[in-house]
Amino acid sequence: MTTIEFPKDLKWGAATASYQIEGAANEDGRSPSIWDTFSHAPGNVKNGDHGDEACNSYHLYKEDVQHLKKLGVDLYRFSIAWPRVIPEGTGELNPKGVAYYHNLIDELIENGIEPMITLYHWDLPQVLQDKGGWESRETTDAFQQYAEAMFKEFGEKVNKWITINEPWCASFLSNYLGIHAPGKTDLQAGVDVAHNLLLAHGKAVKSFRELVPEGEIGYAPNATWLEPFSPAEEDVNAARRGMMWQKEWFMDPVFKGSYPEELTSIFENDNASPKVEDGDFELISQPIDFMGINYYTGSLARHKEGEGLFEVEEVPLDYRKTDIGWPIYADGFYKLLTDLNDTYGDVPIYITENGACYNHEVEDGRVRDQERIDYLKQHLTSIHRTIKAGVPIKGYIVWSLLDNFEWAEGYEKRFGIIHVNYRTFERTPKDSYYWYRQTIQNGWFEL
Ligand code: JJW
Repeated sequence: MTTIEFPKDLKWGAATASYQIEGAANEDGRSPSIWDTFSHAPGNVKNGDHGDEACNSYHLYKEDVQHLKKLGVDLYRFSIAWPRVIPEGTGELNPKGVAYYHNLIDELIENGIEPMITLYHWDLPQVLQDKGGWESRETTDAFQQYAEAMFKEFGEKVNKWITINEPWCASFLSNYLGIHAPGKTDLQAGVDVAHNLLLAHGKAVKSFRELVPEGEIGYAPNATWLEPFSPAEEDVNAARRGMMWQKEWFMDPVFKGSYPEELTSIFENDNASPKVEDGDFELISQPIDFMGINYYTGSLARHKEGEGLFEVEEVPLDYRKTDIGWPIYADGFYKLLTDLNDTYGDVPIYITENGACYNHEVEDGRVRDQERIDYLKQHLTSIHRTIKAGVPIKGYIVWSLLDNFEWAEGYEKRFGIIHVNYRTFERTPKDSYYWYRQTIQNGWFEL
């Protein structure tokens, strides 16, 4: 037996996001988001699923907070639905939407759980999409106004904030690969959205310093790890190009104030380039308090002529996969985090998401998800090693507290440590919930 023991001051948490759990899509003045539109259009989401009811957390949040309390987490990471608090996208606040988040925050604090708020977890008000959405620079001003309103409203109660979740998904996956809302397939649109998301981040950080001077703010980019399939130079370079798309494209601007040139020229070969205006990089590269990292999967990668923009092909070999088909590659977690630390220095890091999709059901009142426990053990072992290597990891936040609406995959794909019955909204903590609770309580686990 090996004991994996964590520093006493490591924060433990669980995460969700508004569109994935709240439901109540048409209640109390919430307006549609791009995900309402996208999921209700045929063919975009598996089984025609949508977030109209989701986990009904809008009504069941007190029960969810009790599950968090029993779990013993320090942090709960959730997101605010912009169309719930500012239904017109800009302007008037919706008092009922704002009240919901006050109630949730108060409930968390009364139960000893620290809130961590994500401002943008993909549910852009549809009214703003109708005016160009994130392709338009005006949306960055709308976001700044929204962020300022939230800082004023909740800044006295909430210390930890995240501007943008997974900007790669919200830009390229959504506007170039067409898989997420709004479902476009235009590289220039992907590049424009990526730039405007970064700019929106920078503008919000600027406002945050004035409005919540004692608080901490960061963002939560996602990255996989691509390990070169062979030491051949062309494979090493291909893996590096693949990584740059998710990693350097979203981190160089924030930590170095520029885009990586190699990728800029690849985009230019496809007639796409970012519309950078004077002062943009000054805004984008303002110091932040932490980097959030969302990590799920990794793979081997090699050079393949003609394969996509970057001529890189993933070679997952026979790595085991989770039920969403993503290879399990816990070593990549260590490699990613140490690489980030080498590249960008000692920026404090929160693991803002890590977790596994397994679709176990309830049997005799129990959910025996040993595979999820194994996944968490492997990834927490990588985190432990990363901490020992001197990387400042401040917290670990599991995705997700609840099974929920997994975007284009719908409800079929379950990431929760708590099972949700989507007919009754009944919650059943899984074996992984009890394992995580014990690990948090002990500060260690046996491998
Ligand atoms: C990539 C699939 C084709 C969420 C992707 C699809 C096909 C080239 C999980 N993180 O639900 C990435 N999630 O809301 C945020 N992260 O491409 C939280 N990334 O590619 C979780 C999906 C994702 C993806 C899904």
